[in-house]
Amino acid sequence: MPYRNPILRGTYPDPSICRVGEDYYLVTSSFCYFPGVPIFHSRDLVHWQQIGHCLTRPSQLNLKGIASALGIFAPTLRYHDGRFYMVTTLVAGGGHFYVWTDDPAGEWSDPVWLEQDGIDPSLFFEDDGRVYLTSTGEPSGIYQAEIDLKTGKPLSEKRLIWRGMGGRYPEGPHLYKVGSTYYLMISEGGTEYAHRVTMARADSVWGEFEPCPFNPIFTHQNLPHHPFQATGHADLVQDHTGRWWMVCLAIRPNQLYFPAHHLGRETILVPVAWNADGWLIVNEGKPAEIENPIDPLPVHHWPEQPDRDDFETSSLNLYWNFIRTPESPFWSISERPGWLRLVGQPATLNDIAAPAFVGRRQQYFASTIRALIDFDPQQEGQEAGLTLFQNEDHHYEIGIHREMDERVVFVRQRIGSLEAIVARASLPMGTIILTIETTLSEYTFGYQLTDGTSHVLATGRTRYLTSEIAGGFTGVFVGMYATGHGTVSTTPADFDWFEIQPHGD
Ligand code: 6LW
Repeated sequence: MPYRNPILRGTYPDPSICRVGEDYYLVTSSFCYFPGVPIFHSRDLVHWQQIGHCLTRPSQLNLKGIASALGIFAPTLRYHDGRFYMVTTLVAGGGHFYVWTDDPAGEWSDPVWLEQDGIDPSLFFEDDGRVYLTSTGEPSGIYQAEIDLKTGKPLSEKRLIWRGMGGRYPEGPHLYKVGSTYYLMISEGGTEYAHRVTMARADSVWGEFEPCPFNPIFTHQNLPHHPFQATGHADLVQDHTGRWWMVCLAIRPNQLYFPAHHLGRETILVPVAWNADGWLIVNEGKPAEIENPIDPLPVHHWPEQPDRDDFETSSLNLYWNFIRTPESPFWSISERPGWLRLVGQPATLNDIAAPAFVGRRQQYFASTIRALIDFDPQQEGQEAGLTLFQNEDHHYEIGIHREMDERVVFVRQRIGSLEAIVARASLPMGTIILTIETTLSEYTFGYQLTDGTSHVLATGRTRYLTSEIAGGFTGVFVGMYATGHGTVSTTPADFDWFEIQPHGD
């Protein structure tokens, strides 16, 4: 059976992977979203089931005041002596820390803060029990210190171990010991179109690191028409049959205007192997592909995720996210059983705050998104609906609010410093279904009434929600939201169900 990339669609960048027996675990970055650092489980490296998040409590992750392009960057997941460790950086909020657990689907510890600067921390457990923390640092390069794992305190000076091959932003380091050789794998060139993976090796954990003679070992930087671009930020795993694999991030740009991507940086799986000289060959020296000839391991499917969430569960499904750490109990699935209730907060989607928002990643270019909403705003300023959210300055809404005596459904577009309601229609009483058709190039916003009629209100281009336009490191999220515009709303917005039906990729 061929396997398909990406193995995780939508904004799941900076993957890090580890193996425990015949089980595989993977984490990715989460930036301004809460809970932080989603964790997945697989038995075949291709099909992944989310089992939780590493950072679920405000004591572990306080994103207050942190811009959406910052927050939780590149985590590393490692398993050592029966325990899982996840080390990451809270950018603009305290730097590196790690959390640990014996049950990756359960609760993780409170943070143990680390003193090293930079981003992209990684842990290396030496056979003699010593633990090394590797990260970026200044002047530009990869730095390492031995640390006391219990306290997080350094046990050695931080030392520059490699500058990389001269590409900008040497980052994403991971250190591996294969036999008696230490391999340092990093990325360079920045996370955009010049992204590349380079490697060096040494006989000692401190170096001197000798660069691979054919660096970069992996890049798509000179393949402008390849469906995957920006491949990099990689981690390695040896499977339980002895073969080696790389997970890394890649983007799937929309080639319609100029390369630009709006689904974020996704996770792909690439076969790798060591050559006779002990260097790593990525996919036999070829680019990574969507279709790959063979499954790495016998296929292990997880239960299918239904397209629709009816909110009949006792807790929110794991694919839902908040923007930043919630500061008030703005959501409930118990107050009106079978419905998700959102209470509009003073914050709007334009604020670096914690608005009433429950959203998930847009994972498919072409899809139909629908949600049934029961919302009868009593005052101007009370608003609720669906949003396509890239960041505070770039998002589209189809919402319901009150204008004088009318209940109105409208489409708003916020593109940088421009904000406008681009279409509106007055609504009869009753529930309505809000709809968004997504294609590679366009979002079409509409609604369906209880009488069965469907109406299109407006379209918006995907282009203005791409990372190239909107900036940052994340892709589009689609969410249910509510706001009271400066005050807590007295009327809740209730969602009976929310569904995404994908149409192909
Ligand atoms: C991450 C860096 C990178 O820390 O982007 O692609 C940064 N690589 O290594 C944010 O994801």
